[in-house]
Amino acid sequence: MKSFPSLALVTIIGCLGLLPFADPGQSQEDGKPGSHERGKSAGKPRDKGSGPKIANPRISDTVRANIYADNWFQLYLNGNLVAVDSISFIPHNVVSVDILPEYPMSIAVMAKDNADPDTGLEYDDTNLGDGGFILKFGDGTVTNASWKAKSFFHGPIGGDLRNPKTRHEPIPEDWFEPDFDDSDWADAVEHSEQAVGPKEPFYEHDFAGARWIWTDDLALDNTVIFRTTIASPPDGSPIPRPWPRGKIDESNRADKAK
Ligand SMILES: [Ca+2]
Ligand SMILES: [Ca+2]
Repeated sequence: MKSFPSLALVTIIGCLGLLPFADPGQSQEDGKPGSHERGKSAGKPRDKGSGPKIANPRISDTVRANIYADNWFQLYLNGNLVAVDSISFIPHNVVSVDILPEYPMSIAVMAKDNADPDTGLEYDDTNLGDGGFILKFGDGTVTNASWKAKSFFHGPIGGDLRNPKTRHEPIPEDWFEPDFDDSDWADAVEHSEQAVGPKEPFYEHDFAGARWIWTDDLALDNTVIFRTTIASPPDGSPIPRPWPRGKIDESNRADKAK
């Protein structure tokens, strides 16, 4: 057999530890040093500065956020944009993302029913659509009537489909900031699941304990902003340590906008 000498040579070299086996210092998942080794000289030495050692959050420190809007939303936490509905209109969908909560946690949501700006109607001005919003975080945060709600786009006024008129109010540029003054806003109004009529994805995610909210008018209020502040984890979990968060992009902050 011609192959025997080659096989024997490989076996001998392997026994001598000369073959390039994987570095045992690397994790099995991605070949990168384990997170406990970050900052140490795993692999090639690299000068990363001599700053103080800080604890970093892990994925286990995040909670899941499930959000459903009829028809669209954007969500800010403590003034930072963290989620935008990926589908403007239909099909209705659940946005499910991991968030790193910090408390007090300011939550600001802009939700929009699909409605033509001039008529308040949808489907080429043939139909009067209705809205609805629901949210649940893994820390126990849920939507309910304790949230504030204000409509900025109403119509068709009086539900008049033959001669539809609308009413718009300018949206404050700092509506998502934690210190925005919503003290004169009305409380959100809870609506029944039957009234909102959520589609299938809603039932495939955890919204237990959360309530559907909007203003008092599901049909005619088309752009609604919701706000609340969560002082501590509603499920009783301890307040997490202040994790380093960094600053990726502040262009979405009203005070930084040009
Ligand atoms: Ca509507
Ligand atoms: Ca709708």
